Amino acid sequence: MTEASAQAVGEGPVALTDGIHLVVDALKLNEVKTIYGVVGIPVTDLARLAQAEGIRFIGFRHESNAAHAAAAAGFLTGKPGICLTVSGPGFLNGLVGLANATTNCFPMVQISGSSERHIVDLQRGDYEELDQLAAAKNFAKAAYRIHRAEDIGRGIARALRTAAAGRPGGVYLDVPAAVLGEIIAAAKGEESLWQVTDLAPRQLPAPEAVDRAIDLLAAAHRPLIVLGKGAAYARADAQLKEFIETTGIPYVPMSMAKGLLPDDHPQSAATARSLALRRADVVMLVGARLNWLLSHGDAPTWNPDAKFIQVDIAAAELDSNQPIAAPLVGDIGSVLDALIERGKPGRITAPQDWRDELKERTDVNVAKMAERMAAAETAHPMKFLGALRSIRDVLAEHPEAYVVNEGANALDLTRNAVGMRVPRHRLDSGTWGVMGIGMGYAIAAAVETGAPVVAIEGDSAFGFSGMELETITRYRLPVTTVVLNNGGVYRGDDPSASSDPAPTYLSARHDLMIEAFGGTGYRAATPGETAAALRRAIGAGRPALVDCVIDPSDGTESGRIGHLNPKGLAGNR
Ligand code: ADP
Ligand code: TPW
Repeated sequence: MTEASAQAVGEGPVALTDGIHLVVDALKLNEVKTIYGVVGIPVTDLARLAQAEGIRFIGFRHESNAAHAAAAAGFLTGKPGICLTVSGPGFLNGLVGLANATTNCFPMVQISGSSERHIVDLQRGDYEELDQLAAAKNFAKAAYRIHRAEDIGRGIARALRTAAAGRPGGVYLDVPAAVLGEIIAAAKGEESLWQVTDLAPRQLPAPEAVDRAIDLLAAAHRPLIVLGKGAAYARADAQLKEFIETTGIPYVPMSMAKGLLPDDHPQSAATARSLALRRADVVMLVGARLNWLLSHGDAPTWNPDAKFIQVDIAAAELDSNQPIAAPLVGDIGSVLDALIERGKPGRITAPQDWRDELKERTDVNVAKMAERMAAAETAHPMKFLGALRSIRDVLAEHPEAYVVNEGANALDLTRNAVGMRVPRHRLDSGTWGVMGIGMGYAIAAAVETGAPVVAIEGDSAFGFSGMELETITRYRLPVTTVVLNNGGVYRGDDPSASSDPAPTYLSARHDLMIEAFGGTGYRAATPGETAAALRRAIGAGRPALVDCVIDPSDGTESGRIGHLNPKGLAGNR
């Protein structure tokens, strides 16, 4: 009812609201602080109003990057990150980020405007026509559509709850243009909103399940804990430290679990990983899946007689690859509380000979790595490890800095070379091994924390989101991008089979790119120049990019996962 019509029937003026206001009010009520997105029909006014109402709107150049940013915000804050997209192709661009968030178990909500239902559903050919709800269902933890302005509060509550509770993931929320424009009485609108209570309720394991796991660990000769990014997400840092240190069990961190305990912790078996996996007889997975990244738990990577304990919030994850002898379903904080409480002091103690075995291998491998890095120091042209040694040293001066990392060699080598000392400070290509997360994750880390961010990028990887350098400079974010530029996908010296460049060949001066947007570009050809540039860039706290000139012949095809390339006839050559 319009104000005019309300007056016409003699009821006096009725305060009105519309769908756009209700979306913003519902987000505010649920304490959403930031929206990452790209504007256009039908969501431009929504972004404007959100900004006017005190929600920060970070406008991107491409929705994929905005969605990756929202996902990273979800991981970093423990509350769903919000991404806003326009209908049709804008929605589809964002879907990559939503799917990646779901794969990584990060909570986020993609809110998208959509075109007129009565035209879309008869496929009459609307502006940006697409059945977005049907498309999103395949790629999200859940997908919902709001049909009436009075359901906006319910829709947003439902989306936030689903994204955060249980196994976190990406939720799609479709808001047609007609709903955004729908006018209803303000009082009715206000009554329809609610704040979600206890977004991700604790989930406690059963006592007998806890005792079963304790019995296994107590009888183990070579126990091992594997920490995954679910453990980082769970924010049970104190309990993890207590459990690991009181039991003495060695642990291996997956890449985004690095820093949960400092990487130089005496019980870290990260640098004796192959031996630890091959020899362990009882393995406790904490927020880590037995997927391809852990060779599905199979021999010969693993001891074929190993028994697995799995701590996970998603019961259906268990037994997905190997028999789980002791399932511990619950949130990691509650499970660890129960393990600490029910495991009597001294009941679980990792045998000293096992710890010594791993320590010996760790010492050997650390020495080998130091040798390789020292050798790279003087190599010219600069090698990955030469640059990374400098990056490692400068980052050691800034433990508060967030590290974003993607590429192939750039990913594998950085993961090993750059130690982390603080939880949840490393974000990378994750479960999919996806390229393109770099600038989105970096922007979210800077926006959500205000801390310095260093994105360590392969040159190919960087290109997927490189235009967001403009976003970084527009919002003056303290992000330094370091491009390990060896001139190609994997490497830059592949021969070409035609007059065109080889499929893997790339060529760019990324330092000049950021200058175009008003940031500071550095070019570094030696480890010394790399260190100096990075130190200055982090110190300045302004957008910067260091283009490291890396030997084009340094790097291997697909980094550490070259064996996943199909061989076919090439295998006989
Ligand atoms: P990584 O790649 O580091 O090995 P994964 O993404 O494979 O880690 O595994 C993360 C696991 O953590 C998922 O199976 C997810 O269900 C689980 N998880 C996420 N949050 C929690 C939590 N709060 N408590 C328990 N498990 C969780
Ligand atoms: C969305 C395939 C895996 S790694 C990579 C590509 C294109 C880039 C490797 O080169 P880079 O790093 O970044 O220069 P480096 O250090 O080895 O030289 N599209 C998507 N995701 C993936 N994983 C790819 C393509 C890929």
